[in-house]
Amino acid sequence: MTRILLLGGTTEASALAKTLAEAGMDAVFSYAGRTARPVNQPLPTRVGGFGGAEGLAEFLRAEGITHVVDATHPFAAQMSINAVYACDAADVPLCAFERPTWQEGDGDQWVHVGTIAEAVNVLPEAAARVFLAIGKQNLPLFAAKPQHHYLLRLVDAPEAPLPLPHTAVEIARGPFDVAGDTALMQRHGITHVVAKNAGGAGAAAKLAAARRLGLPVIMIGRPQVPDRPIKGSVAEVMEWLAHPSAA
Ligand code: 3Y8
Ligand code: NAP
Repeated sequence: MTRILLLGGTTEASALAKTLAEAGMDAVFSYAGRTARPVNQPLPTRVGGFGGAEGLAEFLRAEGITHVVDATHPFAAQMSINAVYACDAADVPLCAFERPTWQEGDGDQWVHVGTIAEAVNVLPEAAARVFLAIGKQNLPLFAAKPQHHYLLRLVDAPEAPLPLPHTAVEIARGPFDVAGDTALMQRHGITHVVAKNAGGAGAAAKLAAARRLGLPVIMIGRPQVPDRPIKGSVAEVMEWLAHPSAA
């Protein structure tokens, strides 16, 4: 009997959850619990970590999970690493549901970096106005360059004081649109954009806005995760669920 664990937290995961629910399939949606009020899903939902790869393997056995779909964000590397090890340990088929990386196009001025720390290094020394659209988990690194004015877009209002002296905070969940991001960046006189190469449509608006405004984008490449079968659409995942051995 098929019972699916869907590791969520992205637009793709929400789309797959809808299809699984409409198909009446037995599935559990999982959030990490990073945000105060995550979007409701049409599936039974659990929130919070599993307790590392071992905890996840134990969850798979205890819940009789027969398939795992990792539809987490490409920068949720630890979750993806844990899923590979846990599914191997519990002998449960795993696939990733992942969107392709964004590609630089005509008119784009991207500076490619490999890590968030490198993104800090390539920011200028002279005071700039930087749109940090990377959430709140990685802000402390930017305290190395306090001279800049940072526009922060966060899902929830910060509880603790921010680690940066000059900030403006925009509370928004996305998905975002080009007109909105263009107006936001003009309103704040942005000179640089920092983005993770998340891919997908939910966060792409700021790239089109930067192109329109002729602004440089510091583009952070994706972290490495171990190999596992990767599907690029809901239909491919549904096909895999029917024939998981055909990786
Ligand atoms: C908790 C679930 C859906 C999913 C929507 C997508 C689109 C909007 C774009 C910008 C970039 C950022 C951030 C972002 C996007 C979608 C998608 C996506 C980027 C929610 C969600 C959870 C999270 C966690 C949150 C992180 C943060 C990252 C904000 C829900 C809304 C910047 C990633 O405050 C925090 O601690 C936020 C933490 C991880 C990255 C970070 O390091 O801070 N996402 N985002 C999930 C969980 O608990 O398991 O609250 O409803 C989901 C979405 N975020 O159903 O339509 O699919 O990409 N999320 C990045 O790409 O850089 C915003 O502002 O332009
Ligand atoms: P991460 O660094 O890869 O994971 C850290 C720990 O959080 C994991 O080891 C696991 O805890 C727990 N975790 C992560 N995703 C989970 C999930 N879907 N269900 C249950 N536990 C989960 O993850 P992250 O980058 O903080 O991302 C957290 C969530 O936000 C994910 O759902 C991701 O899809 C979503 N998100 C992240 C980003 C981003 O930029 N990172 C962007 C958009 C959405 P245990 O080890 O205890 O099991």
